[in-house]
Amino acid sequence: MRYVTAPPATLLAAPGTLAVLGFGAVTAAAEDPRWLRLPLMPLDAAAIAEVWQIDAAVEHGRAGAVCYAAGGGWLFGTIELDEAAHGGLERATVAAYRALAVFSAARAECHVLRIWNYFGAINRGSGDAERYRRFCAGRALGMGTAFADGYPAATAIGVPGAPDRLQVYWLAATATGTRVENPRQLSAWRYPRAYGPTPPSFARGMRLPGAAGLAISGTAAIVGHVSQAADDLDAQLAETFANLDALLTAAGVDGGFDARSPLKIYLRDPAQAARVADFLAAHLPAAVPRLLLAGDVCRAELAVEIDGWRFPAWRPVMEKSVTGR
Ligand code: 3EB
Repeated sequence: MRYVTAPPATLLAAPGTLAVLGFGAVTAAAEDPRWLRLPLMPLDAAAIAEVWQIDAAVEHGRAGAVCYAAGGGWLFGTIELDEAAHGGLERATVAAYRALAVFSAARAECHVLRIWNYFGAINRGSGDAERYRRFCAGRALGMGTAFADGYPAATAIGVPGAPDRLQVYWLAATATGTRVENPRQLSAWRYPRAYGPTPPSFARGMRLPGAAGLAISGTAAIVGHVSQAADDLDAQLAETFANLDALLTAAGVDGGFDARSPLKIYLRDPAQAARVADFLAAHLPAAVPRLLLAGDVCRAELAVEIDGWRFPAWRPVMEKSVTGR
């Protein structure tokens, strides 16, 4: 997984390309199921692409609402649903997660490891009517029993503009991952009732099969279940990095962040981008790939959230799954 400025068409034509995500003013031939444009604006570049590549041949296609690409034991999937056409965000979320679960159950890559969720106006509505809470309710209903063994790692972020569609994309594999929780944070699915009727269905992190790396869920300035430093961006960043460090330790990863740990930083107020960039420059090695995006955190009092990866030094090769007889 890399952040690159190459044109999506070039990336899609390269061998082993599983997915290309476009941020900002990036365009591509819209017909390729491996291509997904996200309405998240980069704050330190005009346009950037994120490319996922594997050491294997890639097949891709569509199955109902699901677009997918698969190879070498890995699968990239996407679902984009129009909110209005599904009777609102909550119902669109139910439909998206049902489709994800049905699709995944029928694939060899049936282990959904890591999910991203993007939709507009995430904090609109008060109390239990808040759109993030409705999303959480729809996600839990749509998941059904598909994640009874444990939730995937995840991110849920609000995108700018009027709400119109829900975008969900994910990484799945033929082999199971290992969930990681954060000792500084209450597991999200155990959040108390005060945060909504349906606690969020995600794990703090997921160690990929084949020791291929650690997927880091969206991480913010939450300690236990309580948001920290509501009016202090630097303090929120410091708590967020304390949480990230604790997660790496819990996952058994040492060495911290480096060139193999690309991060995304979602910032509510684009006017604070320079301050965040300064903080990151002071707290991260220069080699750490970072993408600063305008995005809304699911708790209105939080200004910033970070997710990402920690990959190993070597190129992981998934064990071949045994197929046929
Ligand atoms: C939190 O820790 C911050 O609902 O999928 C982070 C990662 C957050 C994932 C989700 C929400 C989600 O509760 C918010």
